[in-house]
Amino acid sequence: MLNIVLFGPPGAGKGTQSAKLIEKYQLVHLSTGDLLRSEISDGTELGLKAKGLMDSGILVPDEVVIGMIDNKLGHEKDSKGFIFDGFPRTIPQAEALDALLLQRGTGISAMIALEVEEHELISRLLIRGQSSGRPDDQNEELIAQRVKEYNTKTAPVASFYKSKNKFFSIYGIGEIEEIFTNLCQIMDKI
Ligand code: B4P
Repeated sequence: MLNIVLFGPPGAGKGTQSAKLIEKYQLVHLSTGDLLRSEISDGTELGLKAKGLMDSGILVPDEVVIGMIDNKLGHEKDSKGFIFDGFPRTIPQAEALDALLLQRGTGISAMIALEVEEHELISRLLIRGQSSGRPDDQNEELIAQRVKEYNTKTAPVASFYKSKNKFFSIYGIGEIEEIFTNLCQIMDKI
């Protein structure tokens, strides 16, 4: 199986590039952000708990997102592999993902990081906020809070995969197609 973690700060282009990767490589897209937003729109108990945290730019507790991923993996037994988008975002999530994949006789093939400077992230997310209506894209303070969460809790996850020689990175500013071509070059040599 080809199991890829697409990594990067909020607004780096993970969701954008995942959509293109799943089409080309026939993989299943697992985005914890999308899964949480779907729980919120369905008005579930989990969604109600997650909403306040997400709207404030804070990460949702590890056990919540790990449970959601476990559940989704169980429903996709015939897939050729997965693109994990926005997960894992903490070291405990990375350890749990390894354990869940090991139970299924597989593992992470690679982490690919999209490197984007903070000023570009803020400008992209403010633009998205004008049309998406996402509460966490509405102002610079909230976006800065999300970037702070990323720098303190999520950035260390890169070292977890570096220590296993599974870390790759590309520059994430430029034309979407050009970034996709660079991503595919890595995908094709994994
Ligand atoms: P996510 O939904 O993962 O939010 P995101 O990081 O903002 O999305 P993404 O990074 O995929 O957006 P993209 O760059 O594609 O998470 C939201 C919240 O959910 C988190 O803050 C947290 O509270 C919670 N959560 C999710 N997963 C969690 C976990 N594992 N643990 C705990 N909590 C969790 O797009 C950004 C914009 O840039 C788009 O408008 C796009 O069009 C644009 N763009 C993309 N590429 C571009 C390019 N090359 N040039 C110009 N614009 C570009």
